[in-house]
Amino acid sequence: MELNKNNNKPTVFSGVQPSGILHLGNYLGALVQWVEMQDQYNCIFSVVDYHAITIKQNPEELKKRIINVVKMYLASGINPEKAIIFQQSAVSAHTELAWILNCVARIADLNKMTQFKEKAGDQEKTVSVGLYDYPILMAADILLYNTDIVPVGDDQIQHVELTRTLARRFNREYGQIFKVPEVIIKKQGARIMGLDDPTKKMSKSAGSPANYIALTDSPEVATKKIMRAVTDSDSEIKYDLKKKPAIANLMTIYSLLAGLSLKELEQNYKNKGYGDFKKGLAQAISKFLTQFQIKYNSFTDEKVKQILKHGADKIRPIAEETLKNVKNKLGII
Ligand code: ATP
Ligand code: LTN
Repeated sequence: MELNKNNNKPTVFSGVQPSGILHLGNYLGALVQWVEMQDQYNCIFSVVDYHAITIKQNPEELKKRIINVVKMYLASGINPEKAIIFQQSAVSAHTELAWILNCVARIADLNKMTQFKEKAGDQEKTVSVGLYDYPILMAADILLYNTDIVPVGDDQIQHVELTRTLARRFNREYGQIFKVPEVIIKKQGARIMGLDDPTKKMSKSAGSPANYIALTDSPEVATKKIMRAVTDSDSEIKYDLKKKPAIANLMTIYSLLAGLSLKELEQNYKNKGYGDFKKGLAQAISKFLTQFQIKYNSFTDEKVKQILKHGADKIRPIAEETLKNVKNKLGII
């Protein structure tokens, strides 16, 4: 990997939680842009396992998911020769810096976080403190590596905004240390919606598997999910996010996977109904999943463990240096 401070390339950091099977939303909203960035940037991609345990996980499942998320990164086209891939918990500076940032963040900062409100729902008093504190650990992930750019789906914008606030506040109160990162969101695909409810984002932790297409779904299962996906009341294939959110979402997925513009799709399905459109979309998804899964199944667990170890060994010194500088500023020496 090239993470070499002298190459003048900006640094990119992002991560996915091993909290479930990755879906098309994760792929189209996040992983696709990571792959595109590998050549121009120093990329660091983490499997953020400490974020996943903010909601109770089954330990045996979690072990497998950590490995499987890396296989998903590789199958998407992330190349460990170009980008660093590592497991968050393997670099202890993440949790150390998170504690320090806890002491810089205000309760009012966290009270604004909409994702916490959505995830906690009416269980606010009984969910873990970790779920509430989650954005602070994310800020630590990003700030440890002098990150320039954070490519994520649009649900994470507010967390990166908080990261910027904390970086500026620390720099102002204790002296310049942190780079203030920028968020990058894809123009198309930053928010893929649920197949069963186009008003909510596609999510790993959705109640029903009908909400998402998992990257491990067989083409048959994916086809069934598409044929059953919610549609809008008329039958025209037209992109109109406000009036026709369900078909707009399906068109976005189709456009990104088949490499066709929204206009081309409208043209191709002029005077045809949802049935034909869904068949075409199911074919595009099946083709993608088949190719993806061949790659996904070609990596062994051993290979993944080697990649993770190599990645963590490579970046640990950068994280430790940042942490040391931060502690110095605080008077903790
Ligand atoms: P969970 O539902 O368990 O919170 P998730 O499906 O939201 O999980 P994360 O691990 O939180 O997945 O997100 C990984 C990346 O995928 C993030 O950059 C996130 O913004 C992006 N992402 C998640 N869901 C979508 C979606 N529906 N559309 C586009 N991007 C998404
Ligand atoms: N909170 C993110 C995952 C995440 C992340 C990060 C993303 C944890 N640390 C640092 C970008 C940069 C999510 O997708 N739920």
